[in-house]
Amino acid sequence: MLTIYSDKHKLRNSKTELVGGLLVEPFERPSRMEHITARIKETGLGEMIEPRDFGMDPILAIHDADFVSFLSTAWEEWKATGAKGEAIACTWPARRMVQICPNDINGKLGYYCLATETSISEGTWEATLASANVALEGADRLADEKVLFSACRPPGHHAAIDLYGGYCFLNNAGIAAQYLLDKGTERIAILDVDYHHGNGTQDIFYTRDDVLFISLHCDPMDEFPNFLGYANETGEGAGEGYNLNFPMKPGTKFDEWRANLKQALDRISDYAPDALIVSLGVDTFKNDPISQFKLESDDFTTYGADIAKLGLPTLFVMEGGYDIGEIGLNTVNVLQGFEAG
Ligand code: Q9C
Ligand code: ZN
Repeated sequence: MLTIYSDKHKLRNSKTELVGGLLVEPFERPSRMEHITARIKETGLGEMIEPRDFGMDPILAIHDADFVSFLSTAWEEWKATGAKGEAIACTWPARRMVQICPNDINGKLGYYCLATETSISEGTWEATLASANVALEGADRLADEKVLFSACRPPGHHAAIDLYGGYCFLNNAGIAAQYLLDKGTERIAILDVDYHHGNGTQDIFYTRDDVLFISLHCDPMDEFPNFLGYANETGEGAGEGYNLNFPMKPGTKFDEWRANLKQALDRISDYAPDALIVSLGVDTFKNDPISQFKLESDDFTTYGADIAKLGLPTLFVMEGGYDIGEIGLNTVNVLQGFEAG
């Protein structure tokens, strides 16, 4: 299996994440990707290639232009204030306040941010652009390959049209899906197996029937992102019936998770898409430091094979997974499981 990878992910190297009232080293750190690429080499999964630069058009096909412009200059604007730390949002257009984007960088951060744990740091934008290109290169090559792995970092599935947070800035899977549609693909399914609900991807495609979005995740009643991902969110307008959420309780083990996956795969089969994009987060692992599901390393192999049974051209796009020691094993297990399945 071909992997798309860019060294530029290392430029996303934030020093601060707000956790438990403290600023700590972020869980979403460069060594995550280093362990994934090391495992790819160790197992001989296949070649790793750099992405081309696809320019801004495919990004602007998904994201609001003012939001993209904000992301591209936020760090410079923040530094210009003389702030000593990284850029963290701390004020929001909450209920009954005006939904406008102010000039003040603090106001801009709050306007575009959905979760304050995510700091904007030097190099974040360069890494984010490279990550989108990693997804796009994978999408572009899906015409020639049955399956590809876009080793995206930073991740994307929490980023919406004009929102960043949850370690995500641009929605890599969404950008890849739209690129394929714009190239003539008629229907895409996005299956999100990250532990957290893919709120950004859901929001982007919520009113559309050309992208079926299905997410398996921890119940937002008990887990981030808390404010989206409930079972009664089924799509709207033309998109009614094309959004499907499988929230599961903290402590969920593989048997139950796999039963939900089977339902998701059945729905994808019925939809008969031209291609499948998998938002691949391995933070469902039992030892993940921020998650509460109980999948074992072998379970990742098993479900990779389950997904392969669909027989669809498949692009895996990396999302979360924070057990640094096992992230390479668990990620490559899914990919190997798919190849064997
Ligand atoms: N106690 C991804 O996996 N922090 N993002 C949650 C809950 C944010 C995860 C804190 C988690 C974001 C791509
Ligand atoms: Zn996650």
